[in-house]
Amino acid sequence: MIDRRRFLAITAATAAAGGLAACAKKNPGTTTGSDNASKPITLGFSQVGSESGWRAANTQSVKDAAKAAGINLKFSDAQQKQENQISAIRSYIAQKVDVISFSPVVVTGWDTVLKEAKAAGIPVILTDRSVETSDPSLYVTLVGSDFENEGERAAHMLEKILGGRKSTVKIAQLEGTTGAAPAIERAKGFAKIMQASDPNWKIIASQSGDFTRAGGKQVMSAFLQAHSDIEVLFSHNDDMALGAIQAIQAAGKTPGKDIQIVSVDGTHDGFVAMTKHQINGIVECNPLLGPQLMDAAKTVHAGKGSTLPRWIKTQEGDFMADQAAAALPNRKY
Ligand code: GZL
Repeated sequence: MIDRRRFLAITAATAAAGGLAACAKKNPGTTTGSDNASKPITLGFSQVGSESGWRAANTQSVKDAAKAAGINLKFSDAQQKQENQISAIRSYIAQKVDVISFSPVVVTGWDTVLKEAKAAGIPVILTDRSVETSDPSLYVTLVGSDFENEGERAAHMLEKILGGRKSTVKIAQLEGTTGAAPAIERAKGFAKIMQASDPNWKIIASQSGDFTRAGGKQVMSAFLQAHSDIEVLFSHNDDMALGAIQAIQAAGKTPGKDIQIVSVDGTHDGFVAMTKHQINGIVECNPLLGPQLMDAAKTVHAGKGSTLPRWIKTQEGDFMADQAAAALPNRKY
């Protein structure tokens, strides 16, 4: 993560860039902040895909919030392919949308297209996942979760589930999409706590299941064929955990008992699995980012992007299996 000195430098650069962007919006031929308020905003949004229950909830939140906000939404599904997202962003630039937003499928490879958006005077808001860039002015803000913190919370949740056990614990890890911010950072956060506090934990298998149920089932099956001694599964999302449950059962083992499972997201089906004690605990990752995105889009469109924080973090909790039944009726996704 960015240290404080670097963060302050970025913030200053962003504020200056935001000011420039605001000035650019006032150049002749473009509408000023006050004019912007008079017509509906057109927001071009590129979604990662439809790979998981989390993504479906996130998509619905964006669409519902745009409708509620009176924002004209242009939406595209990239089917988890970066080239499709880049094409969609270029299409939004050509259509001269007012604001562009997207959830980057992976962290790298965005500078070129984001520079094209900047040159076109179209501000960009990231949602859900972050990007690596050498130029902080290429996007105004990120609306999303702290994935490294989610990984740390998952490790602390496992400590609670294991109850201070000091003998060796053999762990399998189902990683998210290779190169995606949640995969990189959840693994980092989990490893940080493990290395600091849990020397008896050993990750004996770790591989990407691409955030899908099919991927989770396929990779967990391979893990089980190679390792008869897996005791814990840390899955970077519920969909892979649900696929892994099928593989564990097919191997004649009991999920949640023979292999204890900690997951991330908190989808409906993940909670149902917890009521069956097939998943022992879930670290919530809130997909309902739509309202915050629309508020940010309105602020940016009004030329006030420099007033936004660099990262608009979402609020989320942690749930153990014995809490799932009571919580399920109130879940919003
Ligand atoms: C996290 C999001 C991840 C979810 C997965 O914010 O990017 O992508 O954890 C989803 O379920 O596929």
